[in-house]
Amino acid sequence: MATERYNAREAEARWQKAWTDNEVFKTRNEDPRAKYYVLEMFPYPSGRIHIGHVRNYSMGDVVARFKRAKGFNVLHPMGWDAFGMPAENAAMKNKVHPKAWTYENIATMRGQLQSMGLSLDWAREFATCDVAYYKRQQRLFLDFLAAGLVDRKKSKVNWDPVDMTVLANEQVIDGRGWRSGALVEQRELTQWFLKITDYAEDLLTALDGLDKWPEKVRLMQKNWIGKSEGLRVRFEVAGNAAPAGERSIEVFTTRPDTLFGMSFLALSPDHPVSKALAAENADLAAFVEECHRMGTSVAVLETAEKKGYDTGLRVKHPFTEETYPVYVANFVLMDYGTGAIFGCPAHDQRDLDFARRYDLSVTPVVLPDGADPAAFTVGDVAYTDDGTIFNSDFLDGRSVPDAKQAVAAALESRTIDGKPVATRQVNYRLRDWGISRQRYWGCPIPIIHCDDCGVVPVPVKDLPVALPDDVEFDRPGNPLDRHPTWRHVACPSCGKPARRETDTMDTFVDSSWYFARFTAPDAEDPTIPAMADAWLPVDQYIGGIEHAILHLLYSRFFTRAMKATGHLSLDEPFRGLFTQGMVTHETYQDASGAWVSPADVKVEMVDGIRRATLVTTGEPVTIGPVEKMSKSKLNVVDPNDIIETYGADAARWFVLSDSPPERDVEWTDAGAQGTARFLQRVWRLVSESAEIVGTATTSPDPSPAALAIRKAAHKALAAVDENLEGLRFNVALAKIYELVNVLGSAFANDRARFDADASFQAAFREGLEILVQIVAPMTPHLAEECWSALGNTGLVAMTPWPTLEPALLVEDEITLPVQVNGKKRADVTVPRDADAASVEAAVMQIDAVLKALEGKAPKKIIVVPQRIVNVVA
Ligand code: ANZ
Ligand code: ZN
Repeated sequence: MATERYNAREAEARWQKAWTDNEVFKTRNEDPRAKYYVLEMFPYPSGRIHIGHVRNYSMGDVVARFKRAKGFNVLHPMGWDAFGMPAENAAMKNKVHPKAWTYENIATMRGQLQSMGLSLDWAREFATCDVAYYKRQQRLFLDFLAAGLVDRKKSKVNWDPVDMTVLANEQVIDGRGWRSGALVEQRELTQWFLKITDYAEDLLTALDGLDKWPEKVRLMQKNWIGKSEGLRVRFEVAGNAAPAGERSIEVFTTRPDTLFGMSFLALSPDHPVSKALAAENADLAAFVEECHRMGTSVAVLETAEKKGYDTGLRVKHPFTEETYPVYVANFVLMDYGTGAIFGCPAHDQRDLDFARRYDLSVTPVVLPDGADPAAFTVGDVAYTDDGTIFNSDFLDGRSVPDAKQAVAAALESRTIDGKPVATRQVNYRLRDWGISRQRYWGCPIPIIHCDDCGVVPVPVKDLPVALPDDVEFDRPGNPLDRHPTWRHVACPSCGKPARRETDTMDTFVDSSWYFARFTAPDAEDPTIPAMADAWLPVDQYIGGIEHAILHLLYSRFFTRAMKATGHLSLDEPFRGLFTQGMVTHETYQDASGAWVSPADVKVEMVDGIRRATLVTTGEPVTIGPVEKMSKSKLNVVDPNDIIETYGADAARWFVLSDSPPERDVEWTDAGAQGTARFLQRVWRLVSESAEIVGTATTSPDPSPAALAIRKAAHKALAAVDENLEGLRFNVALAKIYELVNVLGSAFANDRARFDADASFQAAFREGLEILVQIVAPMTPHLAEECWSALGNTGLVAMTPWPTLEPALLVEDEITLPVQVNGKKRADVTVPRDADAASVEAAVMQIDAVLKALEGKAPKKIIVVPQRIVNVVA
């Protein structure tokens, strides 16, 4: 019987409609079954989905469909992270309104996601630029403000003079704006901050409980929070040269054990003492200015050349009374510790670079184990490892931790001018989160500035503060600032004319609580707390490793802040986290070195070598390395083209196959074709055998051949179950290939059995149904087509996962090694429950054993049940 080819395009649209018509993926809050919330990081509506989205959303969808089949009430929503710069850039470039641009992109991308057959509850969809969403975000801001979780303070910011906006430190790359490439300037602005540092310790310790997160991500967060336990040490200024009456300068150190290795003290250019000195010293003022131009990001400071200015001040060592020079140095940050350090060049690389440049002493005080104290010196590389303290008076011979304690203890009780010389201090690298952005396309900060009343929050009843639509993008900068009317408003408190805050929120705010909004997307308040508590935490969150730090940390903070303000009552938003690898592709370049898109390249085998040419002209093309798909190298494939050519199921299957999901997967046309062929094979197998197997149901007394089929099917079922549970999609797929091979060859070679053996027919039908159900999470459309070919009326998408019969997993034969006089000669395969006599009989049939016995009869045969057989001659 000939069946027609499976027509993916036609079938996929048909089944998508069937799912929608039956509201299969609509999540009902009142459903009594256990909940499962699976979420993929929502996309930025840039215009079109890319293959990374396909991989990300395929993984999430497999989990969602699998868990649904396993009987969970699944929440699997989708939305849009829709505010941000690209919309404004498009507005400036193409004269299209950011709103129009964004919503058009959303419409296109929604269509693309729908064509992938994702099992999403579209009824919960929203975009963060919807007024309905950001109105609630403004409400959260006001609640956080009332709860003391918001701060307004002056701070130095990285200012991009081309984009005319503040940049986060991570957005400054080599001193330049990440988008504009302009040299970043330092400016002091009054900014709004969310007090994430209030939670630094909690955010750190709670990482231990996130045992379903990749270790790598937990470590990155830990380093980002950067807790260090150290000591503040006060140095007395020698003589009376201090500028504004200070008699002492306090430093922060994590290595008080190295105090005897000190050779200088360094101040941040923004330290009050530096400023006071610079006010009277033009050279120093010029140096401070130079430091400002360089930027404050940690990355810049770590790579820049270490430079300093000798202030002429000197400080006294707390133990030796020796004095050391005080520098202003470019590598000391004002907003960390006390903005001042003591330098110990032998044991800190920055200090060493600095000391070599300014010819300062380098005295080692930590001796590596086994080194000779008389001979140990430090060259160009600081010694930062462990050892024993030496050259350090009363600390000599102590371990590093001991010496730290001893210094703290010795200095803690001393004072200079009534101030303690040493104070133990825990420090965090984590800074408060500056959320002010001087941009239009973001959530307005709901604040009004009044000359009389100062900063006045917008009353909740006046929310939302909606963005005006009539804005111009003919000049850089924030259009809200120059809008003729929007910013003018009556003060809510005194009624006098006042001005709106024109800064909008960092878009990371938008993505810090969307997962909570999905639990009640139409609620008047930001959440319905009972609903948020019922659905959260997200059981499985899936996204890119690039969000390992900021997005996840901000979301963890936001959840705590929302708890503090009564919007939900948990701390951690994401129970399980999975970070997927990227999709890569070969790169191609033409003779001139220009990048060429894979769509324009023909690759063939010529004399066993892969050769590439331009489709249009036949000119040769160089095949380059496999790299992450990127627009700059043109090595991208458009998901639309893939879905048109091979179907959504093939695309979904391909991105999950071959590579472990946390690793990169290489997209190749050959691979995609192979996948499409495999799916056709599944279709042929099911559709051709469907008629023969009829509606046979499992028989109580299967023949050996039938039992073999049943075993293969249940083995695959168990393996797919276990591997989908563990997100090892590629392994699950491999198990499915195996089952298809078993069924395929039985169908091809055992035709006769179908008529002769009713139990075989039944087992085969069972095998087909199991196959269809276990491919369904990956290739849901094909599965529906097969399901219906098998004569089922319902949808696979609504069918419970097959029930495993564990008895079928038990192997009933066992293979034992056979030794003759202690030397292994053979293996013997016997029924698992065989008695010693039958094992002995089987062993004595084996040629290799008989040969080893050289015709003699064995003295004894020892059978160790389930383990080994020993033949003694
Ligand atoms: C003396 C010393 C000796 C240090 C030594 C290190 C090694 P973490 O662990 O990251 O907290 N430091 C302190 N405040 C600083 C600032 N505002 N800007 C730049 N550097 C600063 O780092 C703490 C160490 O970083 C401190 O310990 C201090 O240098 C430096 F062998 O003090 B240390
Ligand atoms: Zn007022």
